[in-house]
Amino acid sequence: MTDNRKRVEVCFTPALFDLYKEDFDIIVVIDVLRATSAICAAFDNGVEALIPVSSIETAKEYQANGYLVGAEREGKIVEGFDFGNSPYSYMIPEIKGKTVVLSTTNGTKSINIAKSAETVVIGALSNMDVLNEWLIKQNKNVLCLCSGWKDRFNLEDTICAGGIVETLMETGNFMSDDDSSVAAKYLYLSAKENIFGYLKASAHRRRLKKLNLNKDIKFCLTANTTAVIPLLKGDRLVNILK
Ligand code: 3SL
Repeated sequence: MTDNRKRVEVCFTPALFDLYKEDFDIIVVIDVLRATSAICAAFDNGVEALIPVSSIETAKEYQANGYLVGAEREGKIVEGFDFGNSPYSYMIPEIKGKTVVLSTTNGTKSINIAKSAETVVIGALSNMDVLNEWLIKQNKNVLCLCSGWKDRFNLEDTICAGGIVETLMETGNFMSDDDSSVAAKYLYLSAKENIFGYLKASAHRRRLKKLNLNKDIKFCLTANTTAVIPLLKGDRLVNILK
């Protein structure tokens, strides 16, 4: 009997992406703390489009051409830019209807390396339910690409990826082969009742806490606060639920 189920897998870090990139139709890029949560917040607040760029040099070129540009490195706003990577920077009326440019340490880099895929969408805890619903309807092979931290594994992206694996597999229409997906699913199942508490000792939560970014952490680790699905069209993300 042929198995018609689609695959859903988890790539723990961008450094492992080459091992997966050929096999998937949809890539979900995840950077819970904080890039993809900030991107979801921006679209939830009415941003028209968001251009993710990998380098500060490219971000500067856009700024010189009159764009609003956010740039973050090491968790801090890069000097000279309009804002950084806080979801709250994108909850202001001034950015409604605008095209914004963003460059971050890991998240925008992951979006750009995923570009070879047929479809790239943005995943975060904040848009998890609407995203899962959409992914189930597409019925295609899905890879969750965790942005990690400088090519290293992180817990928050893996937990979010595990939530996607768990929900898609529950439908019976998806399967997974890799232990990374099994591990992500079990991490999600043990964390889901209290993700904020579960991640207390995680490296990036500690890094952001040192920068007094607790409010951001709370927002990013709260599930289903936005109803958006940012999807990459050419060089920019747009919200397909608009
Ligand atoms: O690495 C990234 O893309 C950022 O999300 C990191 S930070 O949360 O802004 O420190």
